[in-house]
Amino acid sequence: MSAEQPRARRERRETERTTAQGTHRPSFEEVAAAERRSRRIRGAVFGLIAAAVLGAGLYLAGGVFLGQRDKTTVANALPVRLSMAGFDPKVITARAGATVNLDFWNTDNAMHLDGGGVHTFIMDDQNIYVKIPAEARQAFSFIAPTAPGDYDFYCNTCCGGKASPTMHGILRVEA
Ligand SMILES: [Cu+2]
Repeated sequence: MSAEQPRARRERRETERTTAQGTHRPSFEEVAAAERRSRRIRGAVFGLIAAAVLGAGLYLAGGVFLGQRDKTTVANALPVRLSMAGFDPKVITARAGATVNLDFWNTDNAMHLDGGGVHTFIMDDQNIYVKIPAEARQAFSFIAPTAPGDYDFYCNTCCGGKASPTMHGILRVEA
């Protein structure tokens, strides 16, 4: 490698650059037109993004406003709302050995990146595993344990699963 080589290359590049500038010097009109064009494109892109964000917001809110989440579809069932915020209510009380009628209501939609909006109601010691799809309403009945006490239930399809305290609740069995 000689010291001449890099210098030669640099000189050649400089010559090329000068030539390129010489052959095309954009006129004021051309520059102005290009600026107008890019401004129009930027405006259109901004409009599209704004519309997309607004649409996504309306879609997400739709599950809450249009979903009639306070209406129970099952007689004598306790509506239990499931969302990324957890179970609502978090504590469900039941008589020992009695039938527990729940009306699950998943207010999250499938656009959630965390588990696709699916939530579950799991009680390991009772062999209960209920999967509630996004924006779905689903009734579920089971027999409460005969021994009074607090029994844990949780969701394992979002928020880090069982390890996360967000989606845990208590089935409080009273004598
Ligand atoms: Cu969940």
